[in-house]
Amino acid sequence: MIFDVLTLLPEVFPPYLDASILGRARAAGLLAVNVVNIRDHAEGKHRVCDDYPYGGGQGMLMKPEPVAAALAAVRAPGEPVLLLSPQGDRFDDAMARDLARAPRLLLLCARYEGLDERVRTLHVTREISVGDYVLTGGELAALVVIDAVARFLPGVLGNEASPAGDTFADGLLEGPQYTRPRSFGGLEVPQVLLEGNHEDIRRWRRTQALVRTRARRPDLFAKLALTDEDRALLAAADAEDPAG
Ligand code: 4GO
Repeated sequence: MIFDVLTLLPEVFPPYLDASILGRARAAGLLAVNVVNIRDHAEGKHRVCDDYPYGGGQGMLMKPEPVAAALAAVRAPGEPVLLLSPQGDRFDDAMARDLARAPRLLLLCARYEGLDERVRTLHVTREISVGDYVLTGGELAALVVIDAVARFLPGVLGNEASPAGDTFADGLLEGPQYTRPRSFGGLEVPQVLLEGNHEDIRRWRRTQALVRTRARRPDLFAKLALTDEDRALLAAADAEDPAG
């Protein structure tokens, strides 16, 4: 999969993209990230990319011409142009999975107070928001999208790990997890995890995920299609610890 990233801050991408899982996936050719400096497509000695807003107001906007020129130079035929914006469709696990099916995506990162509306109208095919807050630029949002989408590309997580058991994959939060040592800070690893009975462990994990999702994310819990076993596990957990 290819990501094209259009930005005025190209230097912020390599440190994250070179590290760890994404660095390995890129070295293995599973994904490529083509970071393009919009300023390289601006005209004039000073390659100016910002200008004052018509009608006045705070701050500057990105000039349309450099963005349009960068898009014309980079965009492949039919490639989606995704603008990172707090006004966009909310990014989530399902959207990440869906975007991972595309061969190539272009992520457009705005700076200053944002884009001239005509660039949106003419070129942006979808706006995506990573959450209800404002960032100084779209770059961190683009990295969030690249990271979450890359996890769904075959081979990126290796053979062992799979996004299938993650939080959100089945609409459930993951339950608690433990590694060594057995005793830490006066707290013990739950006995069931030490005993090696895989069916008991499966039931325990399922119970923990259900209880945790109900307590922390009632919105997700309400959407679950609970099985008879789920209801029984929850009833048993509630009988054991009525306080929750
Ligand atoms: C994206 C971009 C927030 C998001 C952004 C988000 N802030 N919630 N800031 O995904 C306009 C200029 C957009 C800076 C950009």
